[in-house]
Amino acid sequence: MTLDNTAIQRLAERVETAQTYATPIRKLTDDYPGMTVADAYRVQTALRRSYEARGQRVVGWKAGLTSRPKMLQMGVDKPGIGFLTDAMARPENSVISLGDMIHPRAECEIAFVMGAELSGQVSRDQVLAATDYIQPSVEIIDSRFTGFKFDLESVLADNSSSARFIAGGRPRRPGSIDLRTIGTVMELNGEIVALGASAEVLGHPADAVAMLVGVLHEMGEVLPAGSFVMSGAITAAVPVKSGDSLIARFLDMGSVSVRFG
Ligand code: 0L1
Repeated sequence: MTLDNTAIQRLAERVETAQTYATPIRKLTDDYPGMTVADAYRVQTALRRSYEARGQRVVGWKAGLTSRPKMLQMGVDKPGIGFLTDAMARPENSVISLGDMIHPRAECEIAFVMGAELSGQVSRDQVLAATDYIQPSVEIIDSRFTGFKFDLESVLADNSSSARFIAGGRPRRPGSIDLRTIGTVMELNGEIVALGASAEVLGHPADAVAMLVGVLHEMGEVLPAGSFVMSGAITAAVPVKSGDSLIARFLDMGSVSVRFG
């Protein structure tokens, strides 16, 4: 850690303003070149506390940067994580306003709804045993950095680009489906724009959840029972704009539909 508490607070305010008013900012390391990953998570925690102080409720977490190419590109060996609040949740089949986002992009993901708390270093089997059900979901990410130019520290401080999330389709018990081979197809305005299989997520999405619990542990946090966890993108992140209509289809798990306004 290199930054003092005043700098952490200042950076959290900078990120919160960018998120709230959809005003792009320069990457944080331009002004704080010595910033570390630990500092970035301190900024993220300060951001979370500020949203909580404003009445938002943390309902879960997301794993990001979970595909091998993205990890290589960012030089990481574990996912970046971000928190999810009730204010980011949107219902299936709703119209999601993009006016308050900068570079919105959609990703197909498997969400885990936890039946029991997890903490510390956990295995894939422990994640599956603690999972109540899994569910198709779409994440809308939004980087707040000008020209989409960022580095790892800046992205983590920006809550791993969390913006909105939508759950839908047919929930399944984790033991009832092979979590590595769930094929997904994303259609935008009737055209297939992205596809993939769930093994894109670190080989098995439950491994991403296990790693997320490990990162939470390093932050002194646990994953509470009842948490909604987005395990990472199966497909590429596809830019969306006002007027678009998106359907994310998941093999044997139904689909999630949203429109953008
Ligand atoms: O969900 C994620 O993979 C996090 C992405 C962070 C970088 C981006 O905004 O593309």
